[in-house]
Amino acid sequence: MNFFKADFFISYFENSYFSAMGKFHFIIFLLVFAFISCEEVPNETISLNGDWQFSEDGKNDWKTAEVPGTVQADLLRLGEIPDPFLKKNEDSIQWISERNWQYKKQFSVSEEILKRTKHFLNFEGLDTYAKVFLNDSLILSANNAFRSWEVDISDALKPENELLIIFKSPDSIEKSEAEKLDYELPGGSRVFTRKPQYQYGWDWAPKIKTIGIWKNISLINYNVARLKDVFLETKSISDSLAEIVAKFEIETVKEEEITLKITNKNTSETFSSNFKTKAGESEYQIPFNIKTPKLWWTYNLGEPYMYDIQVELIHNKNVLETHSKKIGVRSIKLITEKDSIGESFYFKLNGKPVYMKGANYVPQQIFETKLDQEKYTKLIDDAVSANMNMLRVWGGGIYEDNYFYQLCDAKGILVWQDFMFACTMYPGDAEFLENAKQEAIENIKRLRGHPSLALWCGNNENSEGWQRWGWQDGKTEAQKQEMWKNYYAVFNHILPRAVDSLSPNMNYWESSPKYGRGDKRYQFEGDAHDWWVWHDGYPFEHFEEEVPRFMSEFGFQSFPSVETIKYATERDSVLFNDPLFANHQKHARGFEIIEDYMARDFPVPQNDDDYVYMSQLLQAYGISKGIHAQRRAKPYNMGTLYWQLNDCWPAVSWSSIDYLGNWKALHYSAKKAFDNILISVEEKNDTLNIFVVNDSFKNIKDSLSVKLMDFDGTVFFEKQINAESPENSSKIMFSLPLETLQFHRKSCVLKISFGKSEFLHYFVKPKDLKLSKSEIEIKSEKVKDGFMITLFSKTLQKNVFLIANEKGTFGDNYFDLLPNEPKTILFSTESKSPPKLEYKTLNQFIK
Ligand code: BMA
Repeated sequence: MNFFKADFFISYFENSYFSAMGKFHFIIFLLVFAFISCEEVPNETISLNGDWQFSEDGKNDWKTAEVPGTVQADLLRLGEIPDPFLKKNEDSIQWISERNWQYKKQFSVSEEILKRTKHFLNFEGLDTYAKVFLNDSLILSANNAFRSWEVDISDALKPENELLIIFKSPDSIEKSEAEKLDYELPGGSRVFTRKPQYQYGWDWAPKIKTIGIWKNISLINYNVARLKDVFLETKSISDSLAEIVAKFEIETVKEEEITLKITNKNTSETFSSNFKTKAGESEYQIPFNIKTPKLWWTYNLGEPYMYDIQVELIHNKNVLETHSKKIGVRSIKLITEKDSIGESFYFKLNGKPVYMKGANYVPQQIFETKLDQEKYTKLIDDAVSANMNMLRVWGGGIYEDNYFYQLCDAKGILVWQDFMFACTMYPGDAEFLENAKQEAIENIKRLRGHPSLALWCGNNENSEGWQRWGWQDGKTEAQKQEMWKNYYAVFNHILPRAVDSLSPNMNYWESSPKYGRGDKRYQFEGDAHDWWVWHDGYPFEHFEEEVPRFMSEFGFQSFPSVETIKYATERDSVLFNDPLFANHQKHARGFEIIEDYMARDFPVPQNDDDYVYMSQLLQAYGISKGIHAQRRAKPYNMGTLYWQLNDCWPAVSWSSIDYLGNWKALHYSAKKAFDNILISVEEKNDTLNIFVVNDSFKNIKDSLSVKLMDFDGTVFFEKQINAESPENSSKIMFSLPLETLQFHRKSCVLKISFGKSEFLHYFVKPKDLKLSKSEIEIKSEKVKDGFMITLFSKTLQKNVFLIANEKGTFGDNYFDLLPNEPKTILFSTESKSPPKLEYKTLNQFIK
């Protein structure tokens, strides 16, 4: 850094040269000057997000743009297009992605910044085919929304600059790529473009292919050296010591002496080393230890403990860069071992087998940049509240924002991370393969420090599709060979090698599921997707008949909340077969399938609101059946992730939380079914086997009580035993031969309790229950966070759904109310006045 200010130096010299005082001042000046001149300014990164404009390419129709953002979101903000999430508007905005767009921004750079030796433009995400011009010179051609781009502009940066980015519509590029092949790939045009695949339309998502600068842009400036990457890799863990290696990627302009310093803020220890760098990029390591490390656990098994680590890049005693990192000390290992039945599939966290409970996560918003941290936090909190310990980031969406993984780290949720390839075969030309490789390298490096990361999975259902979905039909042998070779190159070479070299302790799994449901091994090896239920129309009982080793997808649709339907249709009530909502069901047979299944197990209401309620009960009923069957089968089965946690727009879908964040009945029932201690029941040959599934690492001794009663509370049978549930197990605690009991299956319930856990078992399908229509007494009492609501009924009330006129959340909902047993739940609300409550129950629909 040059601090020499010539004018000042000369005038000072001239004025003071002849006086003694002047000489003294001059010496002091030289000392200060010498001191200042070896002080270096820290590296500086300047955001270039503000003050952008956009226009359709070729038109000079410039309007303000938000960066990060997309053309679609900007046009919406400016009121130039209707909201595609509402009514049938989706169709009317398709023209946007058929056209080319441009963004521009002028920016000035201060003299101080210009004096730095090195300048880079960093683009965290461009969606997708972009040409970037700085001061009229082409500096970058980008073609992958999942990658970031950095350009050295040290020689091109001026005091006043203009950035121009031209985005080409993916349509024409995809068309010309398709023409290069003498066969068609199954996924259509999307396979050629590295952008979120669900944006081309999915069975729960609209077709909105976004275009724009969807992540930050910044200008990086430095003089001597910069830190390009730090990875804190855990090498070994014992009770007494965790050995960590900090791996640094440093870039220097020329040979330099630099110091790298690590401070463990939890223990106040520091570790530092000096290095002599070469010009350009090089890697350095500093090993350090954490004594008696506190391990990172999923929150259901312990504390997701993390250490705060500060990393500094120092040159001549000047700190050039400081970074705060977190490290969670944990080992995570996927165990796939041949056994007498097939091959296991389970995770060991810190050496212990852990049962995974959770759901599949999809992008929360097609306009990603509209999401704020509050929305991320709420969703991850909702996962935690439902006792989940794993989320699968599904391969047709996006590699999530850093904040998502930070939340999972902090809240103790593991992440199954797919690479972004889904439900098709991809091209395999050299350019595509290189692009996929760079995408993988970058995202592995970005995410490898998160303790929440449990697995990288190559793709979603590509392998199953190839084997089972007719993709090979009509193809020549040579074409088939080429398609499989291209698959193999990505999922068996490029991706596993990238994981192995950059994150050696991380797990890689080629494809989810391992085998499709047409393959008999589906049930015995690897992870499975059970779409016999829903897509193939099998009854929910199928979940009990074929339990796989790890269920990574199974699901059933329901309607979103009435609030969300009204939001999407802009009506003040819900209409049956509403033409304004029909488009929000993206599965071709979706409405039909819901109705078919409903008729099998539930009454089918004729009123619109009631239908919404019943569809949610149906979904909760079916999926809970699956979760119970899978958890009972532990340790044969070691995981259950239902499809899907959330929605990206207002839709009828498989989600348990709708677009506006409302919990569907499934989310409440998943919370119960995912509890660490689960009571579950299996009826076999007229015998009722009562299981306790214990996911904790503690043996639990408690009394198990069983009470058979009718819906008015008359008890027919009662039994209490002392039981012990071994740690991390599923065990039959008690078997009840049903033929020894005199009772009416349609009008009785079995209440089972073990410690604080409780479970209600019914002996017939919901539609066959002999429920009576009676009133529920409801009282509410003001408490700190809202109102305590107490409900009471003399007869059993099935699936009580409380609806409040005030904004707020119920601690429980869609629950059963036992006869003569009051139930109290919290209604959290900011409202001061007691809510007016309405309710629906299944009883109201039983004829
Ligand atoms: C699974 C997913 C998605 C799909 C869902 C419901 O196979 O991987 O592709 O949305 O089924 O059909």
